[in-house]
Amino acid sequence: MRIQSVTAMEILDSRGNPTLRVNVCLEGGVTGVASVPSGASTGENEAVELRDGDKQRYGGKGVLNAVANVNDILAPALVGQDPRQQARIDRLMIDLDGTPNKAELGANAILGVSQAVARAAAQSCNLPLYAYLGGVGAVHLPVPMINILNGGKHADSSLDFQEFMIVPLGAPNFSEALRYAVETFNALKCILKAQGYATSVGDEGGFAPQLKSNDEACDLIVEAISAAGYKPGTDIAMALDPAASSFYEDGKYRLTRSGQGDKNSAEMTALYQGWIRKYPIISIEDGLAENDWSGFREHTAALGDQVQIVGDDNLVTNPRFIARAIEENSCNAALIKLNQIGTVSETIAAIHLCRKAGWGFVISHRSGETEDPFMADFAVAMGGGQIKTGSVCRSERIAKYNRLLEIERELGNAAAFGN
Ligand code: 2PG
Ligand code: MG
Repeated sequence: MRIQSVTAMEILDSRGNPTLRVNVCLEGGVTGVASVPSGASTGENEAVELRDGDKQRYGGKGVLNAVANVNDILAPALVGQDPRQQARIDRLMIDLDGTPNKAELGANAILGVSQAVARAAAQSCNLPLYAYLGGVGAVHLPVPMINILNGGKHADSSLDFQEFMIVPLGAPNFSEALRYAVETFNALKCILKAQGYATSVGDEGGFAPQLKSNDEACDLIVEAISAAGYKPGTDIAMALDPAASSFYEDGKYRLTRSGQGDKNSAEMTALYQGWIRKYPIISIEDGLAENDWSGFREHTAALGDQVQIVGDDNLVTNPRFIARAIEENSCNAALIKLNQIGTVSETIAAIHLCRKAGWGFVISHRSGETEDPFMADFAVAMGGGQIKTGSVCRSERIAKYNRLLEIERELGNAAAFGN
């Protein structure tokens, strides 16, 4: 079955910003549909998200040019292609774009097509997406990192750090892990309420209260884990994404919101070291800024045998940066976001590189999401690992968890949890 048509339209993401939905139709009527997410705390070297810049529409955030690039440039080149040749199709789009960072046609345009092609191919093979992309070995459900307190660029809270997550690693399976998380989230809500804090949520569905410090956030989470009846560190651990690039200014880490003052790389690492001793933290993502490569080397040397050191803004799911970080021992795991690199097959290549180096990897959503659960299937296809897809509220986050529940049920006795 060959590709018969490729069409894109402008839709809205979870922040109400425009994004793309792409529909790939095969001869015989099979279709694949995919929508594209969008980040707020983006790495400098991410593939380019093409926005119209026309201030008369959506404050310049429209994506009609990217839509036109799909309809007028990519579609004619893809009609007649075999959708099962994912890598070839992705390469064709990369070549048509012709720039190293997809600046010409837009990574949002290219990724939408890449994902919709994968969906259509899976449909044409009568396979669920995870089985099509991952084969018969795709039976591992990922361990979720669930973001329950939002700060940084994702909320107007008093937290400098962007994400405070819980990791239900002691659960026997994915659905139980999710239940542990929901119960802890609800316990946290009660605790916040009782202390007079707001229980409104940020972009990723975590609470966004005006706490007194980043430390208080960790204290409250540990309290919530216990209040829900779980053992901190054994049943449920913690993970952080400070997204440190967002508070790095003039060579200093400025913890302005929490009033903790300015720090250099070594002082930040010392702060994390203190926290690792005090709290059940097992993973720190973007603990330093994306261009602080030397800081990251020392950071990983100091903390890397105690916790997972995840690179996001510095690695941008790009095999080139991941290879450098492997070489320099700058991290020991990578965050994986399909739209940072812009095609399904390049994302798979980035994961292969992590595996070869013995690194961990975390499949991740963006703070601006849609109801498309593509990444849930993708995580299972890639062998589980870990997944970061926000809190346990807001439907664009829940869509991914619900899809994982469905996959777990479909796999039945064959389903495994974690690595
Ligand atoms: C991150 C992501 C997702 P954003 O920093 O890891 O949580 O945020 O999509 O805003 O880059
Ligand atoms: Mg991050």
